[in-house]
Amino acid sequence: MKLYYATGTCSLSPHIVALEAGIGLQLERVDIRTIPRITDTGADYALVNPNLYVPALELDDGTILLEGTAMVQYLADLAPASGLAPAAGSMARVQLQSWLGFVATELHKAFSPWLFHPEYGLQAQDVARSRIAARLDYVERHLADGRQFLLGAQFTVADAYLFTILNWSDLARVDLSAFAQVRAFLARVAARPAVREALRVEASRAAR
Ligand SMILES: N[C@@H](CCC(=O)N[C@@H](CS)C(=O)NCC(=O)O)C(=O)O
Repeated sequence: MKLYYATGTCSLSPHIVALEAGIGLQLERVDIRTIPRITDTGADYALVNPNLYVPALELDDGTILLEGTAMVQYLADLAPASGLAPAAGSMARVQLQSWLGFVATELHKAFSPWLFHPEYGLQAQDVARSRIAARLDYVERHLADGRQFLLGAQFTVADAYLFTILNWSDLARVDLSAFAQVRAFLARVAARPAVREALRVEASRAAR
């Protein structure tokens, strides 16, 4: 299986999940700063994902799987004993999908593009930051019952995705000082061996 990724972007989420699940991945980096988008092997990424964004997961039979939220569930289901996703069909799985949808639409797409494309202007960035703060307040209150992770005591793919997006906070100048639970969550997830390994691998490949 091959993950097309770009360092430090949302493709970190499936990268973490694969490591947590013990699934070996081949990694192929995509330069998302240029058009056409060329991968490290010189391939035209438009042939993999016509939408041009990462991540994309290429299965061993050549199937291309797009959209991070689907991809992480696919990976988790390959390793059910990992507990990364509750069983399909259960209410807990629906709760997981609810969180994945929340992170994707309420957080990920509030950070990106607004906070990473200065051409949108300061006013758009202010609106995005205030929207993110409101959503973080919701996460903060959810975590305030002492739970370790979004679904409770068990780390799931939704936590990998939430961590990936919130890890952009410093870069995007999103102030987390009012969100103690969120900051503790970030530190907890950052300390996981699979998360450290995913970050280390992406940083070392970026330096090449
Ligand atoms: N809906 C996609 C969005 C992925 C996405 O936003 N990827 C960003 C990096 S975090 C990207 O590749 N941006 C470059 C572009 O859109 O051209 C998903 O959730 O998988």
